[in-house]
Amino acid sequence: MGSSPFTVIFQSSSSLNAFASEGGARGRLFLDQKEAMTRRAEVERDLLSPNTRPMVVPKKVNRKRSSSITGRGFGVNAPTSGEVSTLLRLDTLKSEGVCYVPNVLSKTAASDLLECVRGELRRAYKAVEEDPERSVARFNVPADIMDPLRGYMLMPLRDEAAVEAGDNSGAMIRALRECLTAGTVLGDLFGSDLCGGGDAEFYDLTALRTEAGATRQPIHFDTPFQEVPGLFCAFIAMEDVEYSMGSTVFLPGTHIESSDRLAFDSGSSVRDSMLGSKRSAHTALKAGDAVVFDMRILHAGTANLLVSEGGGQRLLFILTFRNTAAKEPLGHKPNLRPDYRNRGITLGDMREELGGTEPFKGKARDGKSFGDGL
Ligand SMILES: O=C(O)CCC(=O)C(=O)O
Repeated sequence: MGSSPFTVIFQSSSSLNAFASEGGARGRLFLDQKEAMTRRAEVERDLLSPNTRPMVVPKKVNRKRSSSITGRGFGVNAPTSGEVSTLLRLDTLKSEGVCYVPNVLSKTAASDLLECVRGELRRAYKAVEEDPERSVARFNVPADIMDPLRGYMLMPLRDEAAVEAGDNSGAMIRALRECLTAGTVLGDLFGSDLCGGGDAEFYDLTALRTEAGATRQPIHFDTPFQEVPGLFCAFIAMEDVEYSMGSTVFLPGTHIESSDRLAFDSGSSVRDSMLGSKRSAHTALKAGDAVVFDMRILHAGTANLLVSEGGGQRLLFILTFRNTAAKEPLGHKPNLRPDYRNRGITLGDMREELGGTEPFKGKARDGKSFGDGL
């Protein structure tokens, strides 16, 4: 990533420290909170570490339960291997709350998307450098409390480089086609009954960024427990991600009201004894692989180590869809550019666009242009 005055201001915790001590009250509060969270996260790391393993691709399908998840059996025809794999993944998502899904993007699409995300990041930094007020629309956070080492960049449906070049199938469109079209690995998960089928609502389109030196997060959930799962998210790797660059650690089975989840929610010493004995799995994603999870599950981002220890910029592409059958508060606002939010754009709408020759160039069902979301 090329540096910009914005990255110079925010390039390290110590510069944020200096910024905070120059009178930014919100910045100081942010730092205090961050320090407390890091201390807690380190306690949790030590509790979890004896029982943490790299996440693996699921191997066994419970056919009876899978049929009930998708609302259909295998029918008279033998299932294709693609169908079996989808059922296995749905089964795993339902029982564990998380599933390693390899090859959701081809290697070429993954590396093109990485270049595209880096380009978008440069443009977003420049925009905020010119006008800090733009930070919320670009990064979902005001400039004065932006974490230099960890954050989200909100992405456009058509990347800016492709728009400028008049290219109707730029890197972002190609990636969305590979991820969302019916019959693709990820498309069949988002399009399943578990997530609300074609009516699943477009909810996050973002890139997660951590830099060398980013500390570990405390264990958390993104959406509180409710019977019907409301949000399903895919973290997609655009290059191989070494553990030293950070990973996501998940506590399988904690998306439902299990004894482990109840222990966590009690918030007392019971929580720590649960963490001390709980089996957890951390991601070790290769380029094009994804981890898909029910956002009720307990999880955390692990530390991105110093460069001298193998740390380095980690960028993940993120897609989330909402099952509109979940009616309770989600506690997680859409991680979307402002003008893409609350428009009821569905997976079905996106598939229709992606099946055409000029995706997202025209108007959505609400009569407004898809546009760049800003
Ligand atoms: O860094 C990660 O892998 C996890 C990020 C995360 O869980 C969050 O930002 O809520």
